[in-house]
Amino acid sequence: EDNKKESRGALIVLEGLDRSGKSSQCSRLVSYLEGHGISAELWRFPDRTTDVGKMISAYLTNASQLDDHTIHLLFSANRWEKRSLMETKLTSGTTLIVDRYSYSGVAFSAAKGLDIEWCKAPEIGLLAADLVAYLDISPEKASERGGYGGERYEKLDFQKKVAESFKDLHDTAWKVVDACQPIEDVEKQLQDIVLHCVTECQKGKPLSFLWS
Ligand code: NYM
Ligand code: MG
Repeated sequence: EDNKKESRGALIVLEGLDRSGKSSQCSRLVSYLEGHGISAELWRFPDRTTDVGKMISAYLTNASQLDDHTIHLLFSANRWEKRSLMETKLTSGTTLIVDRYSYSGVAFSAAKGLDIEWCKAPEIGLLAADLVAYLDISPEKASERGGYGGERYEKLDFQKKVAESFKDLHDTAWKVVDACQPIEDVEKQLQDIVLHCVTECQKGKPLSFLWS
């Protein structure tokens, strides 16, 4: 009928320490969903292509120095500049698989010692994830995987603090996946929880907002 509302896409976020396997699992998930006829896009934060993203990238590669609060707000601004496009995509039926989001934003800054409530404040009003899949790996195992790219934050001692602050963020939308399993097993588990989430959103689960 003509007033039939198109079902919405799901906002699915993969989180975890550096080298937890998020990026490769994100692309695998998008292919999987597309293979099931589900419209899906891969997004990532930071989005280094925007002007704000270029400032973030310069900071991460140590080409610039910024006060901890300043870089925190830039990461948040980088999400705000994508917020309306994000909502448009979701309401028009596209599922977004997002490689890091506000949860990384809070976890990394809180790991530096910034107050967690202060860290959360600029995220208020952004869309909340329908599902946060946390790829769980110990900081030690992640560092053994090698290929820390030499960016800021990619140090074992700091990643230990990040792991601790991620623990304070777990809520009902979180599913913890053991990232030390063989890659195909991680992939299979993610497929199941993601498909379930997409179905719930198609059935009319409303969009929600941070921090809910
Ligand atoms: N990071 C990422 C933050 O510190 N705050 C944020 O809001 C986001 C989205 O940037 N070590 C950190 C986590 C990573 C680094 O991300 C770059 P990636 O996914 O390695 O490109
Ligand atoms: Mg990284």
